[in-house]
Amino acid sequence: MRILFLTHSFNSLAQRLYIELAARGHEVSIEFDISDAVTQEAVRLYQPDLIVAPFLKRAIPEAIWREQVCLIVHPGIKGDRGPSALDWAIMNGETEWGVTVLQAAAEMDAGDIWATASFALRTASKSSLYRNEVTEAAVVAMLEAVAKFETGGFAPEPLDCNRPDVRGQWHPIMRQEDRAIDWQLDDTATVLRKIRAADGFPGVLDEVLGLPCYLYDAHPTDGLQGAPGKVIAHNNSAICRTTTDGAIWIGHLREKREGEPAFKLPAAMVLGARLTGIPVLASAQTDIRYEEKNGVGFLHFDFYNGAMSTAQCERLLQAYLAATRRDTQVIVLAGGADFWSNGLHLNLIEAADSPADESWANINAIDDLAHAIIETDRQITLSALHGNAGAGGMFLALAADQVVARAGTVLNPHYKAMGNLYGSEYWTYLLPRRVGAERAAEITDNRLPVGAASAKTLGLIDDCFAGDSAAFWHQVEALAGDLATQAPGLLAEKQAQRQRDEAIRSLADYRAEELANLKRNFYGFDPSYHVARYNFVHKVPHSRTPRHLALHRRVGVK
Ligand code: THG
Repeated sequence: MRILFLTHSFNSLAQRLYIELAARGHEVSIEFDISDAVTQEAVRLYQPDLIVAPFLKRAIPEAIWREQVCLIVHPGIKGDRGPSALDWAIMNGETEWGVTVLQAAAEMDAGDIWATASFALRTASKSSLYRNEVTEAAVVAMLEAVAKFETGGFAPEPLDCNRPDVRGQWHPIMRQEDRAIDWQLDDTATVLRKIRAADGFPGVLDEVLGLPCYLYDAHPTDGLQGAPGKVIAHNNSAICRTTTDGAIWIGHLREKREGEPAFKLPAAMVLGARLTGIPVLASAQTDIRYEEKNGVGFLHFDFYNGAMSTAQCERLLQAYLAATRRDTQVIVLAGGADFWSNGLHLNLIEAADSPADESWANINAIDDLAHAIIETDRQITLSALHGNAGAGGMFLALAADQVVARAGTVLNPHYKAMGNLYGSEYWTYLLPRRVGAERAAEITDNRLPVGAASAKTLGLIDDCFAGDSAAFWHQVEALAGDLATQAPGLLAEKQAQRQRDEAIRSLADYRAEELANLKRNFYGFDPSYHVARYNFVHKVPHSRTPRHLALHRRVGVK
């Protein structure tokens, strides 16, 4: 079928649904929700069989939903309605939640129900739930609804709040008053719930050391206590604040400002001199973690939103080099739970005095890490993508000898969407060596998300493991064990291959050419990268849908 996505943005959920529909032979064209007139134009141009709204904040105009079926993917159980569905579910301590696919009608989220899927509500942030449980349930419910539509003859169920299986209800938009923390009354569990229900947007409005700001990225900690509400320590990145019965770490803040709005940054950076005199607990940095299991090294790096700053790349390189000095035969690069990596830390670059200089430092720090992985000759390396990877983070993963991904991951093996960025991470070596020159050009030009299964078919990754987290890590451990038993042969072959490749063209040469291109992106006359980064970091609303997503706006397409 021809399916039109009407969506606020091409977020991870929209990308995953796109991947699943494309894999089933559907053609999907995308239109961002700019205005009713532009939406109507898109429908006219594309003449879709079906409209799907994976992530839509505004009403679909009546002129559209009267004419054809529009399926809304709502992150709530049957009967749940309103724009803050997950926020309320977390705040209310729901233990079981769901996704409902319903038909757009006049009353918001009250249209006929096509399909639902449920899940256990894990103790986690809203964004983590959205990227994992909500996304998986949305795939199930949306595919069921699309199949029912395609087969025909299905009568969707009108919403009837008197039915016993309709447990949801209308919830208004959640306001900051609903989210507010009372530091004198709220215990750790309450504070965590409030911050998690607002992560990564809009955050909980609060005041820290006299500065009005929004709180994000909260984590529990043991053994720290004090008078409630005090900032008692920091680790040069996160701050530690006491509750009535303990303390929590807060990783990120967004200053509340008049005029140009601020964006999310590491808490210690936002507070700056306000932290003078507050004890530093440098050891409390837990984003990078190394462990060994059955003689295999696992390096975990769980960075907020998958963004890797210059300093984080440098710390990760040191941790990686330490791992290579261990008596192991396999190193697994595990990334984080939600993101493997997304490459450059665009927010920190935006905040730097010279974004060009910081971009340069950041890319060189990632390149140093990629270089160390490629040059590793004592261990077989395995990138294990439990979380999504994009841009430089995706190509960094390819620096390892083998790359596997969880079946649900969304991969974005391209840079161009960020203001035509050229990219580095030795991608001009790593990508063609896996997929060939022609396919490499196609993949980077397409600027489209790729699912793990297609990534395997393309040769971008070696394998794709179905199942939940536990099943994924189980398969990764089994593979790592296999690689360890074959290590002597594999290592000899790897060293020989590296020498042959180096003789054809040196790694230094690949890097120099990539960086020469990047220099033009960072310091040249064309400001596209700086503009695109500004828009991304400041979440500037889209003013049009890019042509690579809107098939209906390409010349020569019906
Ligand atoms: N029917 C139609 N269009 C829709 C939906 C629908 N578009 C997407 C929408 N469902 C998703 N759900 C909601 C539900 C409620 C609200 C927004 C999206 C809502 N919005 C407030 C308003 O519009 O006044 C404002 C909220 C805010 O301040 O952000 O209540 O079922 N046709």
